[in-house]
Formats: sequence, structure tokens, C-alpha cells
Amino acid sequence: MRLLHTSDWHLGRSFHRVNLLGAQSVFIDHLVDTVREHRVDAVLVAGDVYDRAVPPLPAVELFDRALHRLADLGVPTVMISGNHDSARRLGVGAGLIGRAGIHLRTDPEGCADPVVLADEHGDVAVYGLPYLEPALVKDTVGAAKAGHEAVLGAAMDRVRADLAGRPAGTRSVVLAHAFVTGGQASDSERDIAVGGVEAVPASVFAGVDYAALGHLHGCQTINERVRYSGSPLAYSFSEAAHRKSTWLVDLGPAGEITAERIDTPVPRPLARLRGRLDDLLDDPAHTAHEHSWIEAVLTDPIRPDDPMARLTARFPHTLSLAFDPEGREDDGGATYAQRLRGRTDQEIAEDFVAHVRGGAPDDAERAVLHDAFEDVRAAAGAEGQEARR
Ligand SMILES: [Mn+2]
Repeated sequence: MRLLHTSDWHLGRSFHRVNLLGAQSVFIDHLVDTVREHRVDAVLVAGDVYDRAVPPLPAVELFDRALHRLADLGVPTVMISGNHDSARRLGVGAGLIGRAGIHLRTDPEGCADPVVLADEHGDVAVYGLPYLEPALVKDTVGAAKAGHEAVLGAAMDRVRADLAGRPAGTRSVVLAHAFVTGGQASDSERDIAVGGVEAVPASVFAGVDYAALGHLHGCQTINERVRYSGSPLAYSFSEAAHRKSTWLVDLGPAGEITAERIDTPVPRPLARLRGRLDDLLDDPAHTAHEHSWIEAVLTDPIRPDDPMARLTARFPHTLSLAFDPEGREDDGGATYAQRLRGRTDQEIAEDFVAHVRGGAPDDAERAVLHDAFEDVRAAAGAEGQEARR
């Protein structure tokens, strides 16, 4: 059985000031062409269909067109909600859409209720696990505690129990939206760590033939059977070196896996340039980037006049401009973004308290900050994933 694995479409997302809807529409065309040309048997979309809970209307319309085109192909599709989606909103009409062969799995309650496909070698049970927000789904999935590993582990226990009751030789595929240990993050995933340690070991997927993952935006192979497709488009300059793609996965008669990367269309390459303004404007090495989307960091010791206008004369698609003057050692030279990079909300808040008051928060104060983040997170997730009781 031939599967096409993709994720993290983030329909409605823009890239700096560029609206990406046109590029996202080109990706949908490419997806439909790939399904047809490679005779794909099923499409798997591993979450973050939309960029936000209430997406802009043009993104909803693009999704609607995508659903119609996938349904017209007559190729079954299984989709899950990611941490950016509102599971409840995305799931509206799922029963009706399912009759057209597009199976939207947004409810944690149904994680052990697979879409059963078949080929000449027998059944393939496809389990769609929507993004599982620990605090909200702990009871639904029967987890002992509210951590990412605990809830995903409990959901997978249910999957394995269901699979054990199916005919011998039934092959299995899981879709999940999670941060698996060993995966490489970029700057465009929304952090899911506030609910506890975010990383889950790949061993949580033991017992299934293929885990089609979403969340991390770089295409990557955790192991032969556990892979991320990554996003079809770059959503931050940290992805400048990514090769964007989908996975074409062949599932053999006994569950053997062979996978091939299919590159997605690139609307415009990305480049990160660093140096003095005059050097960036003169260096022939940068000719190849003249039509790229540019992130420039100027290192001139004294900030040059009108840098954006001068830079765009050579690089008309400059989207980001920052300054990092040479020879400045103290951290006052670091930009706000640089100082926040790689740090948790909790760490930033604790430093803020220490900065404004001149003393680090004590244990009780740290607990107050922690609870406040948890409350905000639960409230933000509640619209999409109200705990079912
Ligand atoms: Mn994502």
C-alpha cells in the first residue's frame, strides 16, 4: 500500500509581510498531482492543517477546495488536528466529510477507532491521534498523569489493544502530532512544553508499522518507521537550509517500509546574509540571492543611513533587517529576539521578575508563575479541546 505523508500546512500563515496563500495553493496542486502520478492509495495529514484556531476566510476556502479535490481523486485521506488547530472547529462536519472518504480525526475519544483500508495483502488499520494536550485529555485517554509521554503512551496502549483484536497480519499506521526525542526543531513550531516535558520517546509507537508524525517543520527520520514529513513550505528563516518535501511510503505485505522524499514546490528560496552593508551590496557571491527572500544582519560598527532602501535596491525581497555591530561584546548589543531564543516562557518571566525587582523569585513565586502559564494555556486550548466528561 502506497501512502503519502504530509503535515503542518499552516494554511493562512504568512511569512513576514508575504501572504503565502498563493504558495499554499500551489502546494495543494502539487499534492493532488503527486497522488495521481504516483498512484497513491491513501493520504495522511499529520496535523496543523491551519495556522490558528480561527483561520482567515481565504484559508478556510483553500482547505475546502483541497477537500473537494482529494475526494474527487477517490483516494482515502486521514487527517488529524495539530496544536495550532482548533480541534472542535476542524472537526465540525467530520461525519459528513467522512462519507466522501476524507477522515478527520480531531477527538481524542476516537483514537483507537481506526480507518480500515485494504489491499491485496489484507487490512491496514490507520489510527489518527489528534494533538493531545496533556491537561485536557488525561482522563479521556486514561493516562496516569498529565504529561506528553503519559497521554500519548495511554493513547497508544489503546491503539495496540484494538490492533490485537483484529485479524492476524493486519498492518497498522498511526498519525500523531508530537515532539519525539531526537527530532530537530526550528523557529516556527509553537512550543508545547508548558504542559510538562514535551519530548516523547519514539518507543511510544512500538507495535505499529509506520508512525506519520507532524509538529516539527523539518523533514526527518527518527527511525525507519517513525518519520516527520515537515511543513511543505518554510515558515521561518531558520528553515533556510531545509529541503521541503512529503514522504511517499510503501507499506509492504508484511509491514516492510520503503520511503522516498518528494520535493514540494519552492515559491522563493531563503537566504540569511550577514556583514557590513557595503559588502553585502558589492560581494559578487551574493548574486545568487538577489531574488531570494532575505534576512540580513548588518554588522557595521555605526548604523548606516537608510539601510533598508539601499539593501532592497539589490535584494528587493528583503523581509528582515537586524543590526549586530562588530566589536560589541556586552549583551546590550543582542537583540530582544536573540536574548529570548531557546528559552521557555517560565525562564523569561522569572528573569523579568529578577530584572524589575533586583532579586530572583522564590519557590512560591515560581509556582505562581507556573500556574499562571498553565491556566492561560488551558484556557487557550479549551475552545478547541474541551475536556470530555
Ligand atoms: Mn506545525
